[in-house]
Amino acid sequence: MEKTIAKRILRRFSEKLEDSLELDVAIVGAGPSGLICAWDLARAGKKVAIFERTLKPGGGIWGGAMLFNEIVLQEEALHVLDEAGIRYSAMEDGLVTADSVEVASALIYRAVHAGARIFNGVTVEDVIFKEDRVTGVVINWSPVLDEGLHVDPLMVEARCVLDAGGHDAHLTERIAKKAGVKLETATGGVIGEKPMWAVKGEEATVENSGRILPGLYVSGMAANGVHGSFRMGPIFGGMFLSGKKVARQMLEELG
Ligand code: 48F
Repeated sequence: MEKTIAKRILRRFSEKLEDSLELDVAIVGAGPSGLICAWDLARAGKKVAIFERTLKPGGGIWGGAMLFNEIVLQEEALHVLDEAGIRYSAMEDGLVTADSVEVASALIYRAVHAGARIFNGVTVEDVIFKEDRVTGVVINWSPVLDEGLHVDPLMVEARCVLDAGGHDAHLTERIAKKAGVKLETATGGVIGEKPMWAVKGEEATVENSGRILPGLYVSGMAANGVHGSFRMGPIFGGMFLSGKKVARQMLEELG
């Protein structure tokens, strides 16, 4: 019995990973923008996987604000809550609140159920970069990297890569530095996030979401980090709309 349990897990996981070695879209990070983008792409029939550093897809959703596990959303994003079947409070001053655990679990379920795969405990440590284009991601087990073990990674080819890795836009910064390329930003590099200004931050995250290099897109707080825009704290409508916007753009590119 024990041997059979182990065999079944090994076989099924290997099938999943092997089938994900050539993707339409590889997404770095399972925060709100990455999950919503994955959900839309999978619904459109694209082969998509999210690689999430932690064991816990959902990124910054779970903790609400200062561990008060409610998040705020504005009217423009309510259709996403409705589509996902997430409940929310009555509208007051143009804002609703939703239970962060319900939001995180619903978005994870929707993405996976639509056909996106989430590999948790896996960090994207680099990208494949050929002829001035990002053509995939380089992955390793997060504990291997945390322990500083000298273990070579595996590679996943993808027609598009999305950096949805959150605040510091580390991965995009690393790519620009290592590949010695200019990003499609005002300075040609990662500008770095500004302090809190909720309204401006929310507008900017949608505006900034998009292609930053051939083959590479940014969304969510990574987009604001790359373009040097404000943060917004526990209001999430911008993250939702950012994920939807990059999904639309990638669908156009992928055809
Ligand atoms: O930061 P995060 O939640 O992404 P987001 O879509 O949303 C931001 C909001 O949660 C919040 C906010 C309010 O609107 O400002 O902060 O921008 O989630 C990013 C996820 O990416 C993972 C990280 O563990 C987190 O779950 N991640 C980051 N770098 C990597 C990564 C990497 N190199 N490889 C894999 N996962």
